[in-house]
Amino acid sequence: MAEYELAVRGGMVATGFGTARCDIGISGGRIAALAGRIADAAETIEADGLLVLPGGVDSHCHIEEPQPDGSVIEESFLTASASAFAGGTTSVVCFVPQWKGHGVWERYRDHRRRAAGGMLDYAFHQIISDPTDAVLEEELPRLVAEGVRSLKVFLTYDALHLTDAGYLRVLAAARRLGCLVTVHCENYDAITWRTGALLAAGLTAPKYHAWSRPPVVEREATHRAIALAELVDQPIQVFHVSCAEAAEEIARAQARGVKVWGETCPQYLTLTAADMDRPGFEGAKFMCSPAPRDAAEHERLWEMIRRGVLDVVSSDHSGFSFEGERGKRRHGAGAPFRDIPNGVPGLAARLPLLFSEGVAKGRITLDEFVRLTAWNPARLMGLAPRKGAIQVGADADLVLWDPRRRVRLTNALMRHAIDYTPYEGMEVTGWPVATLRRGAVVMRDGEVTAEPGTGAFLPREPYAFIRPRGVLADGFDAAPAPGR
Ligand code: DUC
Ligand code: ZN
Ligand code: ZN
Repeated sequence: MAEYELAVRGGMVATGFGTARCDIGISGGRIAALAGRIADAAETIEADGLLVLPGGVDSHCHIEEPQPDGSVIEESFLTASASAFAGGTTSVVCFVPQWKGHGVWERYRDHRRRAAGGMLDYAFHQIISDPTDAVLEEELPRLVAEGVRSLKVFLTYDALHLTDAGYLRVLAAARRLGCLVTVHCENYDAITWRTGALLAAGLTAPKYHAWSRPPVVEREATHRAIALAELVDQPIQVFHVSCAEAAEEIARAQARGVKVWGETCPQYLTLTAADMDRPGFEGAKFMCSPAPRDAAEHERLWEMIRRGVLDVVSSDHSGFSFEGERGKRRHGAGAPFRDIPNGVPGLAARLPLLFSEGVAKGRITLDEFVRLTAWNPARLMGLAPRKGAIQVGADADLVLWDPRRRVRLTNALMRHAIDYTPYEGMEVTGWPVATLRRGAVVMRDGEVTAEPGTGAFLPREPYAFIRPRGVLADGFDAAPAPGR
């Protein structure tokens, strides 16, 4: 019997902490050896001339998510899996919804059933939009026992936003339970007020979406989210940072030692508000929240990435097609921006865009790319080193990456269920030629070969990286965490 079930041979292995030419021996779905030469393997994959990267970890994806109106986001776990594998991503953290007046346990069970149909490995963030005693004290501990260790809260959106009082309750519950809190930072009242004024003035086209939520709205909410988290001494991650002035709030808090991390997304590094002003209703294809800004802002965000202020790049993949009854045009081609679903698809485009705009254009190093797309999200979400790492014992989630291949992005290449990509026609340098999930080839040259139902749930144990600091105003702990 061969020593290893599979060997990946001759590639430049990029771990996020250095690059070396070596072979990878794989057995039982895990990395069993890293060595100069592995000869004794039942199967081999030759990776000469290619980079070997850890499979991408996308810690912010909306997949098959039920909506408050009873519909379900178009991207299923099956189609999302194909899209992720096509783009070099092997694990996701996606969202279980909660709506006001409802609990979370049944939704969690429902989402587990849905996700079991896919091929990707997955963990869940639990959205909390109604933090009642029953939810925080009875249901949430059950979810945590199942391995759900991150919560998502919104400071905007009619159906989802929390007041400061509600947000404080969630922070305190997360501290007691040992969860990370992720936050959508935009000021609900400011957006509602400005939206009303814009619509009253007849300014309804997609481009006014950006006008309804300028950077100051994001900066204020980011500041408040951090200040309240600091008060409770609860670690948070600020999601989808779109502008430097919000990132500056994170940087200032990090400099004080506060445990706050920042995420951005490819749309904030490549799309602009001008895209929402394309002719007809085309601008709707680029609408997401926060709104894309401009080219100067892209460069400021790259600087924040290089400084380590923003250390995760996720897709915020949101599956709304342009056409169809669940799509961007569901309320007609003249619908006011307020009624157009927010979000852009980006699961497959994330790694190619970040590699091309980042590594190929010299804005970031290969190590930084790997950390931004795999190691940092895995570590922050309590998935490392099983995920996001190339080391002995880690799951053999690998991407064979051609750093020179030039590809013009098309919707067909995205392999998702959505009828468009906002990146149509963009040329990228660098492309995944094969993806392995737990040692099995699941994509080669764009062809996805995994079987439905083979994705695994990733339960998360308590992890030290998100442990509260123990720094409390007046030394009084209003939300004691066990074991502290
Ligand atoms: N913004 C979000 O907060 N979620 C989904 C899509 C979007 O644009
Ligand atoms: Zn959000
Ligand atoms: Zn989102």
